[in-house]
Amino acid sequence: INAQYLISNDLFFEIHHPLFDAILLKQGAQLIHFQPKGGEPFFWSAKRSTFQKGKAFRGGIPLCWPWFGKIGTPAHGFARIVEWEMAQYVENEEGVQLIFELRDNAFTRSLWDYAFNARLEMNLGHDVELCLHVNAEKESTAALHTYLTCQNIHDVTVMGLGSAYNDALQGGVACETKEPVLHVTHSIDRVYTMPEATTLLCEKDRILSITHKNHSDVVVWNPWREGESSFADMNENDYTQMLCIESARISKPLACEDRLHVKIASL
Ligand code: TA6
Repeated sequence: INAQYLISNDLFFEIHHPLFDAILLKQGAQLIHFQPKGGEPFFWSAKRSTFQKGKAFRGGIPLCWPWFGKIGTPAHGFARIVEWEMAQYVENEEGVQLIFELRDNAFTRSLWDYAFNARLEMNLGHDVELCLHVNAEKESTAALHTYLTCQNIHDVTVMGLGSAYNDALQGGVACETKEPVLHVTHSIDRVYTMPEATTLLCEKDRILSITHKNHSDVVVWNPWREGESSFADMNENDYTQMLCIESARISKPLACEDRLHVKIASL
């Protein structure tokens, strides 16, 4: 491959492009860092996250597939803890396109006994686009579990979530809010089931837009002070600098042949 901007080692790929810098873990095809030149990083990583083979890394965009949550073992499926194969890398002045593939194997069969072929298409340039394509014997659930950075969670407002959500902190009970704007003031773990196509994370100096396609849900998560202490990889007050806004297919699972798409841009 003609790869002027790419550096790779056993564990990750680094891309230093005129428009951006990025780092991806080979495990999980996980984009853990993206920073437009002259701009702020898009993604957050837990301060004490260390890379361990076969363990989930808390940061960037972990792929939760073929199930979301704790309905199976490991939690959030296996896609984020196995190595994906890079099938394509194309770079030019406008950006970089990467395609990763994962097929069923003895390990995945031991956890989920179905044949599948999953493909993650990633376009990096001025912004970030990800599309997870699945072709599997069985329907599945998924989330692009995006950890976004913020300067201070207390000053963040989130728009475009819609009013209906299932509250994971109350055992998944269906709730309705009349507030068009979300201010996060405590621990939150919600699956919004009628979201708009674009979610906006607004701060004083920056707006991040998260545009979902072919999604049914948007998950919003922040463990807050009390929750972060239960995670060994999070430092005290890490929670003030992150918010997960996740494109997901939970209430409407992915069909055998399906896809889930997100575009993240700084406005
Ligand atoms: O997406 C929200 C969530 O499912 C939360 O319930 C929380 O546990 C989080 O994901 C992180 O999960 P993880 O397995 O990565 O620690």
